[in-house]
Amino acid sequence: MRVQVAIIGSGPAGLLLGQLLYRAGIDAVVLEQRSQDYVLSRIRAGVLEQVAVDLLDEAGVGKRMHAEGLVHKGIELCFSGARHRIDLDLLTGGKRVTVYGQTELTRDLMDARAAAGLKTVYEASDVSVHDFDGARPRVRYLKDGAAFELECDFIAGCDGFHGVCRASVPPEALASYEREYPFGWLGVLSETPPVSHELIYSNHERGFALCSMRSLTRSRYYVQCSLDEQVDNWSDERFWDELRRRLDPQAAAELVTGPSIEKSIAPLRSFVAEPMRFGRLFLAGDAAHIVPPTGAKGLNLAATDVRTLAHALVDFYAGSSHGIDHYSARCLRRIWRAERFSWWFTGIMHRFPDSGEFGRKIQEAELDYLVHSQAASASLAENYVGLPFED
Ligand code: RFL
Ligand code: PHB
Repeated sequence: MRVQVAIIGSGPAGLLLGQLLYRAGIDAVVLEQRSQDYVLSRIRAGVLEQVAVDLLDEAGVGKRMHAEGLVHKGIELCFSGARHRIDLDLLTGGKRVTVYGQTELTRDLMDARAAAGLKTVYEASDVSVHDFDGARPRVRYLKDGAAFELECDFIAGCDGFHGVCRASVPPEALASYEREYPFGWLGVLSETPPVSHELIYSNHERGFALCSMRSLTRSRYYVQCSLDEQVDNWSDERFWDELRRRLDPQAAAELVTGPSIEKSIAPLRSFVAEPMRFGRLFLAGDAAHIVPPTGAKGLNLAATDVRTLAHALVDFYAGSSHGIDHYSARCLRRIWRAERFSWWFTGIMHRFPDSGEFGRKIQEAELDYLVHSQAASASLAENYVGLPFED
């Protein structure tokens, strides 16, 4: 079979790219190693920057997000037992973020793909990518025990951090930069009203905590935990007790608890692979970079990568290779800024086992400065809502 673009991975990056290409008249097939239900069961991101919201509109899938998403004009930082509001709207001249779950966004993209009759192969195993250094790349895979081959013009590696695409690039052609953090996040989803109408990021001596949400009746909470922690050791009661202890007295008193719907642990990592293009193979989203979730940037970066890639491919089919030639450099500039922000925000909000008393005092001073200086608050706000997109 022949197709213009073979997309590996049906996460937000792959599905959004497929939708943008479809609207531009470019045909693409999506190959996904997991089942559709499995992809939809992964609970991940929750915060969309305006640039991601605009992109979903451009892709024609924004209707439910606008109806059900929650527009937030601020976030709260909690430390030393008190909460401080960062007015995103005021500090950025009217910019906001939209709280809308990655699961919902993925479902909207899957529905749009199905409605347009576009091909997605779920449970494709042994996916392998070939000849992307030449003009005729190929992708091989197995489905229900039968072998298939796709011939294509381009391969889009949207297959996440553990995918096959980045791993297929000769190691000498790739530079990677990485930082692992000495803790993870234990997350709980529950059918309970959020403790506050805005997100609360809390730095507490017992560790970081985050109060987020998916809707007015569904909450998402996280607590910093050690890397060797096991989910099974965390009963719902233990989780709620720990979360309560890391919040200010008012939030602790108002927290509504209930049975968890999902509970999982994610390690925190910063990672960038450069470049993001090898001949006719392009990496996008988590396949090329990872940020710790503190800054809520992962999904947003995946969205801006595929925006750049979709526009570059449209330009290519219109006769210009300028976009594909500059894809990597364009993306990496935005990525490194988001890496910096996510690393910095992680650093000031978490407890590090080896920072010592001096480190702790510096962290306190930084948080104090952050919420009392207009310049420092504005810097946090402009990064949180997303830096302007430069084409
Ligand atoms: P994904 O979502 O990992 O999708 C990759 C897909 O590729 C498939 N795949 C393969 N398919 C075929 N063959 C192979 N060999 C394959 N190998 C893998 C996988 O099954 C999968 O379906 O990557 P993508 O599309 O780049 O999207 C990235 C985002 O998912 C990720 O950046 C965010 O979830 C990160 N993130 C957050 N981002 C935000 O912007 N805002 C947030 O609030 C936010 N919160 C979070 C997060 C990530 C978290 N975790 C669990 C890491 C909170 C958490 C806890
Ligand atoms: C989430 O709702 O899952 C979420 C929100 C903000 C973050 C990270 C995760 O910074």
